[in-house]
Amino acid sequence: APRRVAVVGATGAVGREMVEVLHRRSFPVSELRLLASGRSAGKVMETPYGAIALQEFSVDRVKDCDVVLLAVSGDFAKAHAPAIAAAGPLVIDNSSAFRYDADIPLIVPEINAAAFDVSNGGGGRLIANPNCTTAIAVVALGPLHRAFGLKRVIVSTYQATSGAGAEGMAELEEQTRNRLEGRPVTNSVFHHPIPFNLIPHIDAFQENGYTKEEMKVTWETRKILGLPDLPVSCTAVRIPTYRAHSEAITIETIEPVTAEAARRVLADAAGVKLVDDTANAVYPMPLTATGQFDVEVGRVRNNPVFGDHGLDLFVCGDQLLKGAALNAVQIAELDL
Ligand code: 11C
Repeated sequence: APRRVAVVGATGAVGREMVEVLHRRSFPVSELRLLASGRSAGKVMETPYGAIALQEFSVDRVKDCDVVLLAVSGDFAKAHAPAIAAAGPLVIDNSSAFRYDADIPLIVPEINAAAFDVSNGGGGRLIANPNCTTAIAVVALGPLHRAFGLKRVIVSTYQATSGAGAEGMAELEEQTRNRLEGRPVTNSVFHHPIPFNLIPHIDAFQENGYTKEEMKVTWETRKILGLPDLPVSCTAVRIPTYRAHSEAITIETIEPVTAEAARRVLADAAGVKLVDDTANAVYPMPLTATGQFDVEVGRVRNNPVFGDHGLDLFVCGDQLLKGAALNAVQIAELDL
């Protein structure tokens, strides 16, 4: 039966994309409610479903929905998600608030759809949507783990400004224009100017020297793959691109691996588009990954550091799609 769907945080980069993705995937929507802060209430948003007036969020305004997609801050999610879920709707939270709770599933449907358990969450139904960098990485890591077994993972990321929301993308544009036209560049979203630069600092530094973003990749990869002790080291870097995250990934495997065998596995993997024709300069790039549901995977090669148990690859995925809105809608599809 068609579902009553609410998107909370509908005016943000992820919220807008959720509305687009529901439509692109023909999710059976009988009614779409768009919730936002009081500031936006009453404004009308153009959507593929027609013009819809934004309502100020309250639990009462969404509790009779079938599906509630949250594109809000962690604090907001903490304050409201349990109450919404307890009232009945399936709640899919894009924030990090619940990702590390043992009894809350953290799901990338291509990899661990089995974790979707409608009885979780103290009578409600609350599912966490992973960090964008992690979601994109595990689409490639999951099938490689099934085929060869993962022993260690090392990731270096090249993350788009959309990870910091619509404001991040706006800062990239504005600063680039100012820079090229000789005006002073002031940054507010990022710690340093982003045009013609890269910044190895995403989210807050932790006591161990890693950033929170980097640790999210470790914690969430382990949880999604069901490998609680997997050694994962990530260096996360912000770069001046719009909305597709790129990642150079090195793995050591338990079974021997060849680039050719890995390519065969990846070519058949759900959610992966193998883009690996170096003779013709074809490999994953943010420009080509943008707007696509699939994660591009290429540059697959043996890594001599780990001998015949080592593999290098490069992945690019749309941060707002597989990294956020698409994955959330795919989780909702598990309940159809
Ligand atoms: C970034 N990955 O690129 C972050 C944004 O855990 O959902 C998403 C943070 C998260 O800045």
